Amino acid sequence: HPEHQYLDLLAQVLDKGDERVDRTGVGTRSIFGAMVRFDLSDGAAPILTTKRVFWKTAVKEMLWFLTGGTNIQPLLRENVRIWSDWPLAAYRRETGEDIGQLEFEQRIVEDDAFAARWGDLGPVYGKQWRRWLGPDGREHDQIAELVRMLRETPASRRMLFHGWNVAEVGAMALPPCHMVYQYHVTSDGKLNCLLFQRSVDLLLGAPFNFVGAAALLLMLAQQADLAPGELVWVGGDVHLYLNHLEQARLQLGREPRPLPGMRLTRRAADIDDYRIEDFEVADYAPHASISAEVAV
Ligand code: DHF
Ligand code: TMP
Repeated sequence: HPEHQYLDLLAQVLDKGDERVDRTGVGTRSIFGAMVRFDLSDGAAPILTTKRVFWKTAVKEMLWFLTGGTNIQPLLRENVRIWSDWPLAAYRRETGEDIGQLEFEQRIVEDDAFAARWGDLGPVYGKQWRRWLGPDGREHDQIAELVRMLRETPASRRMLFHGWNVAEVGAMALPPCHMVYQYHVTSDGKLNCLLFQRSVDLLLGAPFNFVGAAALLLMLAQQADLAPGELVWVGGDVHLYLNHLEQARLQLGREPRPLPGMRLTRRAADIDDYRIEDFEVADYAPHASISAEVAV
């Protein structure tokens, strides 16, 4: 079962990870360098079954990246709350006001001026993917260029997009974790993706990142008239936060179930035309969700 790759990694980090204090102060156990491969060619999706993964949230996040947006307001309007902690921390730090998360999120949703001032994450994923600013002032749409290459030069070894804009990382709420996505087309028309993720919160982040990358692969394949191939995920610093160890042990005690299927229910006109309703997940019967606190 492909999920054992993830569970083995979880066990390895838990048992052999090097323990130290990290940026967040929570502390981690970590290993450096790992690979997980998922074959998507038979319609299977890398949605883990040893805990419930909120796959719609992960797909909505990916669709939000594709809009080129960097403000959490549209995410919150879709009821996606996974990015609220960072703007909230900035708000509390800069105003000294001890506002609750729900109240903060409500203000972002209802007040456009407040959202413009406090809801932006800086030039993160969406900005770099769709509007990377060149030294001549021209913006580069890496996604549109990628779709063009997949269609016109599928044998190219240069089909990738990158989030790590060196000149702008300092202005980001968080520098990109899932950083480089490289694509590869086989002679029989299958689309493979290799995602390099420099930093991996193995319990909370990685399950979302697998789903996002798979959803993007399905969309790109459809746009380029290719069949889904393999998702190759490569992690740099792969870690477990010290307040996630119990959750990891719980998850490791569970037996993986068959992976669900994921497919697009409609042919979209272009890469900007996808909506959450276009994604259908079938036969997802996971173990219970496992709650864990995210380190800010
Ligand atoms: N920081 C850290 N420390 N870990 C992360 O995984 C992370 N991920 C970010 C931003 N910063 C991060 C963006 N992605 C959750 C999942 C992904 C994510 C952020 C948060 C999360 O909390 N997931 C929970 C709740 C899901 C939900 O509310 O829908 C989960 O149980 O999967
Ligand atoms: P860092 O910038 O100090 O590496 O912290 C980022 C943390 O967020 C780290 O624990 C990795 C995690 N993360 C993911 O695992 N996946 C994601 O998609 C994002 C945005 C963050």
